[in-house]
Amino acid sequence: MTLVFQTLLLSSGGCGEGTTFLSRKRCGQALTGNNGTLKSPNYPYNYPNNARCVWTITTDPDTRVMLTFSYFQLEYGYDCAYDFLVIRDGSDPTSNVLQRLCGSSTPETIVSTGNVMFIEFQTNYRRIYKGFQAQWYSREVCGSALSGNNGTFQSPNYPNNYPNNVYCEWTIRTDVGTKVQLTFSAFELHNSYYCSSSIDSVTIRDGSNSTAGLIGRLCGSGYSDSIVTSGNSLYILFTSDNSFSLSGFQGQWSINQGRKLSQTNYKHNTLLLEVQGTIRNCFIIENNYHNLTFSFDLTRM
Ligand SMILES: [Ca+2]
Repeated sequence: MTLVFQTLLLSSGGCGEGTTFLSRKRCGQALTGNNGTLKSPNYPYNYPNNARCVWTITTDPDTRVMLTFSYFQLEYGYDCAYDFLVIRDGSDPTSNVLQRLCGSSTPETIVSTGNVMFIEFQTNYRRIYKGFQAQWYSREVCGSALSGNNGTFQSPNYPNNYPNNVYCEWTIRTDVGTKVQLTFSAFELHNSYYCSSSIDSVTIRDGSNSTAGLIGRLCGSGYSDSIVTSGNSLYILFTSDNSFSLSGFQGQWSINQGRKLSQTNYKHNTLLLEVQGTIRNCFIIENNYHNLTFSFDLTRM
């Protein structure tokens, strides 16, 4: 008799006499479209031992896949070595890992850089939990990289209503040693009690990309206070969900002039300030072997 396993674990390295096999429960599927739901096997009941599920999500070209968890509880292990969920940025098991997840804290929303996401759920031989439930969405890409002394950016279609299902990223970069100041001249998004990046919201980060420190996440309307970065870059993300839109926003950015220190301020490790004042904060912008570049917050005299 010949036994054929679709997926299996070998108890030892070989395949000779005396090798024992463990069949794995197969699950998962190839998903396409604009949105859907992913669940661990048996959810909301406990997942089985020795499971391996693989999903691929493919959305339209020029979109990204966004994955948001509504429930998450797996066995916890160091390096997620026991039961785990791996999210990859592409179509196969060798694509870059976006997240490797286990334990019981609900993950942040995960977004691919392209239109395909590869998801693998694997469990070991003992300890089972309820698993996970997640929603996935297609998000249209928009936004741009901005640099210079000042400028504006706005939600798509502004001042008309923004489209549903967008994912717009702007990065703003000014000269080294300066800061970016941002003010919204208009701000009108669908309000929500939970202001998250899976609904209509603007996320602002203190740096050049999506992993930089969070300054704030805005939903609803009426933001007029200026935001000033600690360095010379600012990251803004605007997302909209699949229902209800308003006029959106217009942002104005500029160099924060009062706090600029130019290269001519440096002389043999002595700082000669163009403006006189009291130092409130000090940030190290660059730390090379020969040069240390600082940025100061000044209260002008
Ligand atoms: Ca387990």
